[in-house]
Amino acid sequence: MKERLDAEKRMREEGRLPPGQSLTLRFPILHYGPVPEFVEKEWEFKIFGEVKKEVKLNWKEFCSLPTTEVEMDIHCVTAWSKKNTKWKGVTIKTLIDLGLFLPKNDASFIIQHCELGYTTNLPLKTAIGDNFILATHYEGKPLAPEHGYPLRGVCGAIPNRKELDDIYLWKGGKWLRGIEACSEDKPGFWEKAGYHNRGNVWKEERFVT
Ligand SMILES: Nc1nc2c(c(=O)[nH]1)N[C@H]1C(S)=C(S)[C@@H](COP(=O)(O)O)O[C@H]1N2
Ligand SMILES: [Mo]
Repeated sequence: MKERLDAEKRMREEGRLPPGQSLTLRFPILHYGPVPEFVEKEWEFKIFGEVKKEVKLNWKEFCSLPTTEVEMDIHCVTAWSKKNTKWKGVTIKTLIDLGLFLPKNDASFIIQHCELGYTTNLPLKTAIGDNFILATHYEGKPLAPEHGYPLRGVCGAIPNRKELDDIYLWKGGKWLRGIEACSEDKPGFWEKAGYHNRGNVWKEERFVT
């Protein structure tokens, strides 16, 4: 208890705790519906929509992509924050550099498509930032099934990078199966259920009432 309160106080003093949030030392699990099973031979990652070419990667191909590690504070709209979480995975920038994700000029949104129909939207500009990653690993280990194994989007905040767009964690789709480039915005599962369309943590863009 004291450990948590001390850490929370430090986080606030460092300017890393957005308004209305409190620190947790645990890693809560939040999603709608069951945890889907990973079946490697049926799994593919699809890059589609307003792209110059559509791409499909199987799990082995996805695992052979160059990886990036990032350490972020993550913020859930239900008011918990967790600091210094370490993720490894593939960035949107990497997919662009490899010519695997080539959005057409007028595509300015990216939709994450997950198992069981879950979707969530982000401006492409936000998703290209260093604080968004398609993660396969958390703290050096493959993701736990309930946190999105084998692949999930993660959006968080990198301390001292205030120029980045820090977004609540619901815009990181677990059990991710594809990304779609769009010229028109397409609110996803929680966005249609009353969550804010943008979800910036510093502006407290939580719910639309
Ligand atoms: N596929 C899928 N991804 C999802 C969700 C979901 O319901 N389905 N919920 C989101 C919400 S609301 C949150 S807060 C985070 C929680 O991630 P965690 O369970 O790893 O903490 O996942 C997000 N990603
Ligand atoms: Mo959430």
